[in-house]
Amino acid sequence: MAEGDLTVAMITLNEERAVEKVVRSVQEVVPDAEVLVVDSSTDATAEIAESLGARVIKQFPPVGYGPAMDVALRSGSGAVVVTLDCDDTYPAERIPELRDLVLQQGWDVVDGCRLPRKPEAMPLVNYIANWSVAILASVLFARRLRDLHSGMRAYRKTVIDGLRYDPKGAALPVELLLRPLKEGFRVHTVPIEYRFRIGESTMRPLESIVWTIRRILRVRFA
Ligand SMILES: Nc1nc2c(ncn2[C@@H]2O[C@H](COP(=O)(O)OP(=O)(O)O)[C@@H](O)[C@H]2O)c(=O)[nH]1
Ligand SMILES: [Mg+2]
Repeated sequence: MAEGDLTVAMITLNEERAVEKVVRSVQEVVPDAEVLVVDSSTDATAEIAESLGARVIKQFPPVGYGPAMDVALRSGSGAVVVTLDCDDTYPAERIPELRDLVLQQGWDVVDGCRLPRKPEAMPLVNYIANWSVAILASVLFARRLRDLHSGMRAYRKTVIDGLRYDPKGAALPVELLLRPLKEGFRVHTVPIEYRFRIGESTMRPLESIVWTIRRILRVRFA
């Protein structure tokens, strides 16, 4: 399997403490993959990523997670796009497995599920919020869903190319999971570990919850 078929896409907002470790850990497991970074930082994240051979697209000033992820997903050259946060929370060593589930096993989206149980690295309140919205989505989509917000997924690029979603607003990963499900694409889940972050999270819990519920209802009923 040519690793040229793979784009590892990350978005970054001031991740200079983590970016070298994360990019290197990706390059170690998939040396021929395109590493794509959509960067909105004021620190040295972009320069560090570029010096390591990543392809950097600058989106500045920052316009939020969704628009950055939209550019990252749509700009990859690989037949499969694997996403990761650039904060060292996700296990880069699982990238080849996620890629192969798409390229060899025929899945369209593979979701890295952090939540078969509560990860130590996730605060209890976040876990309860995640669990609750996953129950809501499970009922509405008639399928047990456990992690709507994972930042580690593999997407078949042609699926992304044809997918209409709203990049504005928080909690875009919710829509990136539910819309392919609704449209009948083959969505698979694998459990992954979730580690403590390097640096501070940018996630705003209240905004995330509101947008999560809005996206669940929109995809299901609109
Ligand atoms: N380019 C860009 N990246 C962002 C923005 N907001 C967050 N990120 C990145 O998106 C990823 C996920 O954000 P993070 O703070 O880890 O959220 P959490 O995983 O929900 O705690 C990280 O790699 C961030 O650096 C933004 O406005 N623009
Ligand atoms: Mg994160």
